[in-house]
Amino acid sequence: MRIQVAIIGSGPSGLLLGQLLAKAGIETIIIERASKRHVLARVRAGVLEQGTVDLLDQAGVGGRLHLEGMRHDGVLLAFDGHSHRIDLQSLTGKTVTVYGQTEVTHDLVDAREAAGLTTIYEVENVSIHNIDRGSSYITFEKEGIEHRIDADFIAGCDGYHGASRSSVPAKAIRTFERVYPFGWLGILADIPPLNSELIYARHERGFALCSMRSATRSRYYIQCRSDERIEDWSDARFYDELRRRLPQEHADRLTIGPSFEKSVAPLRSFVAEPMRFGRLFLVGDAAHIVPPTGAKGLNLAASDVHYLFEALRLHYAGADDAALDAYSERALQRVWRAVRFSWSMTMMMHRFPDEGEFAAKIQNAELDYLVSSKAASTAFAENYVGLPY
Ligand code: RFL
Ligand code: PHB
Repeated sequence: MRIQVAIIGSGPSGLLLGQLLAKAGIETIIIERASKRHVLARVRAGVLEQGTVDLLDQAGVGGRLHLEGMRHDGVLLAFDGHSHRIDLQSLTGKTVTVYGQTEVTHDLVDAREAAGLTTIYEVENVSIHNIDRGSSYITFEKEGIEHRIDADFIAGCDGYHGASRSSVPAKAIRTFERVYPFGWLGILADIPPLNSELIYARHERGFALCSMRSATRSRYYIQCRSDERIEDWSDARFYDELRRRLPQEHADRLTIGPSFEKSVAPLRSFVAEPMRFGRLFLVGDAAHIVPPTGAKGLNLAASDVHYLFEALRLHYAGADDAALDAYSERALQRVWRAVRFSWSMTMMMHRFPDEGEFAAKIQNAELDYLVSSKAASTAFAENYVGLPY
């Protein structure tokens, strides 16, 4: 079989790229390692930048997002027993939308199915061939039978552990990495959110984040060891720890209820350069990972998709390939800015096990400066709502 663009991975990057290309009349196929059920059940991000919302609109999947998504004009930063509001709207003229990645994925899968586009789930042994030449193709197995798809271009949207990046010869790629010495333990529970806006809290016991999915569903995280065992964390222990890390005024208002999802996520920063190898383009988590502190992972996947989609659209419209040639450089410029922001927010808000009281004092001073200087608050807000594409 021959296709214009073969997409590996049906996470948000692959699905969004597929939808935009389909709307532009460009043929795609998606192959996915997991089952459809698994793809739809994944719980991850919650905060969308305006650019991501615009792109979802452009793909024709913004309907439910506009009905159910919650516009947030500000966020709270808590430290030293108090919380301080950063007014995103008045500082930048922009806001963010709280709408779960699970819902984004649902909307994209529904739209793909409604348009009759093909996704092949539960594929194995995906390999990429001839990326340097015009005759590139991928092979994979499905139920023990090998298949081959010839493609003009291959979009590697298969996440951090995917086949795309690892198929690139080691000498052609450079990677940059920082692994943080802790993780996040997160829960989802059908209880009203503690606050109408997100609270990011720094505390000597560790970081905590109060987020949400709706007016009746809360998403809470606490910093934990990266090898933390979920079995050791009853809901009661989780809520107890969360409460201790919040300023009293918020802790007193915490409603508790049984969680229905609990997981530990490690924290790392990672970038692979370049993001293009001949006919293969890396997109989203396949090329870069950020710690979730800045809420940037999904949003960076969306900006990569924007650059790649525009470049492919121009290619098939008969224009020259300048945009395809510039993809890696353009995407990486924005990636590194978000990597910097996510790293700095992580460094400012977490307890580092090997650092002493000096580091803690510096973190407090940094937060104190951030919330009391308009210039510093604006710089934070500009990054949080998302830098321009
Ligand atoms: P994904 O979502 O990992 O999707 C990759 C897909 O590829 C499939 N796959 C393969 N398919 C075929 N062949 C192979 N060999 C394959 N190997 C893998 C996988 O099954 C999967 O379906 O990557 P994508 O599409 O680039 O999307 C990236 C985002 O999912 C990720 O950046 C965000 O979830 C990060 N993130 C957040 N981002 C935000 O913008 N805002 C947030 O608030 C936010 N919070 C978070 C987060 C990530 C978290 N975790 C668990 C890492 C909170 C958490 C806790
Ligand atoms: C979430 O709601 O899952 C979430 C929100 C903000 C973050 C990370 C995760 O920075």
